[in-house]
Amino acid sequence: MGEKVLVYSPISEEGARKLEERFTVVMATPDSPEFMKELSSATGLIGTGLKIDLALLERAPLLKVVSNISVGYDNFDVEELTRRGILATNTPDVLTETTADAIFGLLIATARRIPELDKYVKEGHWNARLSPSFFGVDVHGKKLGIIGMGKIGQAIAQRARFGFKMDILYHNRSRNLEAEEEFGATYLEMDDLLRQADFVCLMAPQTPETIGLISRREFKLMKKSTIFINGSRGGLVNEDDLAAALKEGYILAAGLDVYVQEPIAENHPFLSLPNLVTLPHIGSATSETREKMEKMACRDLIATLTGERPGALINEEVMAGRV
Ligand code: 8YV
Repeated sequence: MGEKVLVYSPISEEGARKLEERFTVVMATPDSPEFMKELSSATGLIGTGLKIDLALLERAPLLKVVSNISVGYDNFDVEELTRRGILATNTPDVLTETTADAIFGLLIATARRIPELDKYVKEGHWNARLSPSFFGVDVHGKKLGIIGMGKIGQAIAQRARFGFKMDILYHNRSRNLEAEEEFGATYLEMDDLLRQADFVCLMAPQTPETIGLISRREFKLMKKSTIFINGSRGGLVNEDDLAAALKEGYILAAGLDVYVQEPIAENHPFLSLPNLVTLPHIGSATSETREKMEKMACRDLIATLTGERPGALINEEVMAGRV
């Protein structure tokens, strides 16, 4: 029997065509009855956001590869995939600059209160001199603390250092000498970074070690004037503690692209906070970049199912075991 690829989130016509040239392709969203039915005979899975865990894998006995159209793969149980000899791929690099643009944009929007001011103009309130109560705070020349100095963290540091003359502080699992050399970034222990930074930007991946990394204690360590930005994953932050920190003024404001549960619930406490800027997880969401991510994910899926090595492999051990 030939390979069957189950596509569980929308992909472009071109991507679908490339897959269809080689395999039987079925499209079904995870909440549809077809999905579970097709899963039982699928050898390849491609899409974004779906939790690939033991329960799902138990229902996919023929699976050989899972291709994530995203760089973060916290939705994968990598250990279980590896144990079962299933290859896992993701889409690093192609989204780095786009995501850095979005997260730095979110930082500026939060500091300069751009969404509030946009609303102010459109609702017809600009009929007098702007009250100082709408003034924001400067970005340029301030101290930016980046937690998670990976590729996207570095691309943010580059914008901040050379575009905005900011001083870069960072915390990471290990020292990033390239960032130290290129941007004069200073490595600090977490608590020191939280105490010193004017902007704290969270860019670390979600792993068992980083879940709940920023909670009440960490918000209390920040300055009252700090602006907190999260461009990584919602699970790194205790959301109740963040809402309290914004309400009670432990910090000045926050900008978020990611949440514990996405989309967020209608009655989420974040929705009524004036000093919080929210985005709907759009870090990589430009037409150009999403196209590149999709192409990369399709290419790697095809490579894997035709016996070649995929470009962006998460579990090297599985490939090594095959040769
Ligand atoms: C999303 C991302 O996956 O790549 C990542 O890790 O967070 C994003 O690119 C994207 O929104 C697709 O859903």
